[in-house]
Amino acid sequence: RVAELAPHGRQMAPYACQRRTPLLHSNQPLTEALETLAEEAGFSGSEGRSLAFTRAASVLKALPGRLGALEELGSLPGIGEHSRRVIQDVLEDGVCTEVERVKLSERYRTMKLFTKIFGVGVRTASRWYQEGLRTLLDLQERNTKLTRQQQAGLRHYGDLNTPVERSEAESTSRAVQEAVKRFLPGASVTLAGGFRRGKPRGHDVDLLLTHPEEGREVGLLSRVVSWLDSQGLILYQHSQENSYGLREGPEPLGGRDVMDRFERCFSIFRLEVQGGPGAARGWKAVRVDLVVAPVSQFPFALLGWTGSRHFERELRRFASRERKMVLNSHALYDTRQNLFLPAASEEEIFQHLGLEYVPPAQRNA
Ligand code: 8DG
Ligand code: MN
Ligand code: MN
Repeated sequence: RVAELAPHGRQMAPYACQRRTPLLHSNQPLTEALETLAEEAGFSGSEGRSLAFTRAASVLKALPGRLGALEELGSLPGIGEHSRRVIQDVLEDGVCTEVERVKLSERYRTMKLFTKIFGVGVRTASRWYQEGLRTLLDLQERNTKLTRQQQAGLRHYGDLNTPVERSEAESTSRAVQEAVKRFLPGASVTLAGGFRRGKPRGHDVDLLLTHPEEGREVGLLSRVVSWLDSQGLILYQHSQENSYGLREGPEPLGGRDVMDRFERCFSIFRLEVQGGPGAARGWKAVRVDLVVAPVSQFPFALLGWTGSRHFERELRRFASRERKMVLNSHALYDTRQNLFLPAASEEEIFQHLGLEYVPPAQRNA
């Protein structure tokens, strides 16, 4: 394959997992426009189109400087006709009419409103929209059937759509750590997700639990959650059992690309706060994902739960297309040699894949 040279004099690798993508970059207005179209395409079920816009945005995030003119795009990978047009509009007029129209459209606005409810995905939101529902009040007044999760999501809508600050993520982590220590000393709690990538705030707190001795982690989560619950720290939770067995062979984990089979708990914590929006009440509702990984799978879980979602998707695509390997949050499987490739660290997983190590702060693809 001919190496494609970006005008900045740097080579831009085609997969996001081959690039370094810092949190802060110089092309915010462009990536925002493209990501709005990606989101809108996702709302209409056009996954392919959505991915194309996401890819284009991701390439711009990895550029070392601000894109000044369309010609500078040169032969950057992954930027299609449509994205090029959007970039041109924003460069020339500061805005792209198509994007502005989307942002104002009733459908986009309603879909955004509904999908921001914890437990509501594109399919549910879309159905509600088709039924003529437009506001959160509509949902209540028309007695829309809601799951227990969605009811909690609606009840805490304001809080859950107020960004979680890093300090709040850290105090959540400490609370979980204390609970963990009561039941299994030596077990560890690791902050993953966006915060591990250096984001100053996020939409939830992703915590990974493990113990250095394989198997000791079994049964830990339910005890921890029960105890936190008894302390009044939990406003909502639903847990799932571990359903992964390595002996079953390499699982493509069909369906949703990021779903895994670890024991986990999707919850809403009641977090004590001093300042910020919840200050008057003294507490704030915060979304917390708790995941338990056996130590042998921990590096894979950590890599999988650190994100970004696009970085993960690209890692898996790279593994399968370029290396004929299956990567998920549990393991890495080499289909040519028919064997699992164990790893004791994220670095080793990158090594197995023949990729240069990308530290978490550079995975903001
Ligand atoms: P944010 O919360 O600050 O908005 O950003 P984030 O931390 O990057 O997003 P996230 O939605 O919390 O997802 C964090 C990572 O967790 C993401 O790379 C995907 C990964 N992940 C899995 N399995 C699952 C799963 O079953 N559900 C969800 N929601 N995320 C999963 O590996
Ligand atoms: Mn997160
Ligand atoms: Mn999460």
